[in-house]
Amino acid sequence: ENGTHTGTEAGTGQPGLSPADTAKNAAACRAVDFVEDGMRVGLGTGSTAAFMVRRLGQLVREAGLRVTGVPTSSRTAALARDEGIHVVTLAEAGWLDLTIDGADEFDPAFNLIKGGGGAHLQEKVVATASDRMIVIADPDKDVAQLGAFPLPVEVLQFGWEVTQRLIAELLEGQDVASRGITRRMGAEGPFVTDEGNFILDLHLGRIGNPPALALALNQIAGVVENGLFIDICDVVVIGHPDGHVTVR
Ligand code: ABF
Repeated sequence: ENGTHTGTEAGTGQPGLSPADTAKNAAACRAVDFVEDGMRVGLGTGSTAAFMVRRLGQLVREAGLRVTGVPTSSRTAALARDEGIHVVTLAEAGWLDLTIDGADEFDPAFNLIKGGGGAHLQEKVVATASDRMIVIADPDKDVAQLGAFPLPVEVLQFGWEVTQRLIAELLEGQDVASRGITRRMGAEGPFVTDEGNFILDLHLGRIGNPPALALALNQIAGVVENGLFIDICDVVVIGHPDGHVTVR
């Protein structure tokens, strides 16, 4: 699908938003146009996805839209409930019609880097349990080749140092520009995910073969899930700072 659309024309423009937030909000509102009455919808995480959850909540409250939401993080679950969206677990939903989520990078094949927000494990489980995944993004995330954004890898706390060493050895054989690995930190020590794991950020610069790297990383026992989304995303909705939207 291709086309442009101005968020403000749909009555979703919000005066007072910064240009960056105008872009996120425009993409979010356009993506919510894909949601039909009665759908089961995966709710992504991050600042762009938060605009989407708020828009969905507005339609639930003001237009009587009936949706069932499956959040991809504790943060999104709390926001969705505040917005009055009916929230269930993935098990209760069984399968989803649509997932709408943000991304850190997307390439021309719609492969993604996700997990900058630390939620890519649940995000991938939810997205792959959906008929369709729509990514909402701003133009900065549109890249020719993935890898400038550090690739998040969720790892077990148990033996994480060994897992890090095994990842470093694996990277020796991969087509990447650089090979630094850092453990993600939070305000009070190591960042811990909703599933109780650590995140290692892989500073690769360029990922020559994303499908090969994604497969290889998940072969390491201590790796829970990497942030490469290969062949999962179907549509990308790009919001621009002037409020117009491109749908790819
Ligand atoms: C989620 O939030 C993540 O997978 C991604 O890391 C992040 C994007 O956040 P933002 O929309 O705030 O840039 O979608």
